[in-house]
Amino acid sequence: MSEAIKQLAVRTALELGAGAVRITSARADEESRRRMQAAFARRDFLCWSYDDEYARRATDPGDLCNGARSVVCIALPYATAAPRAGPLRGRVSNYAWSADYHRKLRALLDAVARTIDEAAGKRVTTVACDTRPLAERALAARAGLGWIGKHTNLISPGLGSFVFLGEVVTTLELPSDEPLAKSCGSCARCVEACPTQALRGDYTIDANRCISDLTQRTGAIPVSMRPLIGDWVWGCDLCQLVCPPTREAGPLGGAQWAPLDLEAGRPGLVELLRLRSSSFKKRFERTAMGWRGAAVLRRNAAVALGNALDRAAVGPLAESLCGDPHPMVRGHAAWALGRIGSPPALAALRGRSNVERSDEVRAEISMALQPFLTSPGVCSIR
Ligand code: B12
Ligand code: SF4
Ligand code: SF4
Repeated sequence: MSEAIKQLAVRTALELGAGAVRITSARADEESRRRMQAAFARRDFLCWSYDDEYARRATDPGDLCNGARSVVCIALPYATAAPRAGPLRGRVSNYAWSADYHRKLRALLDAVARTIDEAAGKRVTTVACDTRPLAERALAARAGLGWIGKHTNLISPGLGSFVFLGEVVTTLELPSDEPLAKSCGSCARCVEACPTQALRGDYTIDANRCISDLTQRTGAIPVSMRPLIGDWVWGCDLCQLVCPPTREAGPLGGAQWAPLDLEAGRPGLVELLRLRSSSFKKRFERTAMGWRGAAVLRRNAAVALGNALDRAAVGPLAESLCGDPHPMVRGHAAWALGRIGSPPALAALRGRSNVERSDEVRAEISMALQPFLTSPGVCSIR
């Protein structure tokens, strides 16, 4: 009976677009708990309120569902071809350029859960995907869905790492699959490709240095990290784009994961810098870029414009420095103007320094002007 329910669940998930499905026991996982606690003790995830208690809960599926015995782990491939780059355009990670994946994955998980419940004749399931305290990658690895790579993402054989993970936790005892005996071996391409050195090469990450984390946090981006962000305005895919099994798998995601339009995958940076809450809702509510608000995206656009080193961006950045309602955005616009340099950029910075009221922004303006001061009162243009 339990083998029949397992096959039914697997078939349902595959028919609905899953790339792979495996099952593991719902027992608590001591090794993952230790690894997570060690990561939190190293302070690798400062922007996330993770602690020992979170690690305990996340590695015990029984915490999500009383009496849990098995977890159905699902990988949903989403890679699609990237839209073409253009001047003054930013870059959005593949996972966020179509309609929000949470809804699509959730619909798939609900359908699998319904199938199991109907076969059992009662409610025996709970679903999880991304937002619940569950160590999804560790569970998926234990189920044999793939292995955790040095970029810390789960790599599924034949699918690569551009897969979302979701789980159906059940009180039924379903036959478990075995973990794979696989690792990255001597490969270190992701470690070498990471522009911020967030990856240590020992299967751990300093998430505080990860561009994905930097572009999603709500506070200021540390000055030393800004030049390393390049043109990314949401997330980052560099470590996965160079990953051999992911490259070999290719774009398996299909039309539903293609960018909604060019703007969704390669947004115009000047337009993004001018984004206000009303148009933000219209443009981004449907995507995974919609949860942090418009000011975070304007801040990211300012950083990417600074990194573009294109004088065409000076006018829009000066406008943002003088008129953006959010001090964080004005501060990052000041940084970008200083990075680009040029007489109009310096004039905008000096002009604003006389009237700016926010201490935070005034500090950014002074910092931006600093390299141009050769001696007190003398200014050199680079
Ligand atoms: C917080 C978070 C982030 C943070 C922190 C990232 C991180 N590496 O943890 C930030 C914002 C940086 C982020 C970025 C991304 N994320 Co994210 N994120 C999460 C979230 C919500 C929690 C992760 C977490 O708890 N981290 C804390 C660390 C300590 O735990 P962990 O990574 O889960 O597990 C570690 C331990 O379990 C340990 N471990 C345990 N057992 C074993 C055994 C062995 C042998 C080894 C080696 C290690 C090991 O190693 C694991 C990896 O370090 C999960 C959803 C979820 N609930 O799991 C999604 C999730 C991990 N993210 C996902 C995605 C898609 C991304 C991005 C690719 C998005 C993007 N393109 O920008 C990037 C990838 C960046 C990267 N290189 O990791 C997917 C990953 C899918 C996959 N194939 O692995 C998830 C699972 C969401 C989902 N449901 O699909 N994310
Ligand atoms: S997502 Fe980007 S910044 Fe983060 S670890 Fe991968 S390459 Fe580095
Ligand atoms: S690039 Fe190489 S080392 Fe990094 S995750 Fe992929 S296979 Fe592993």
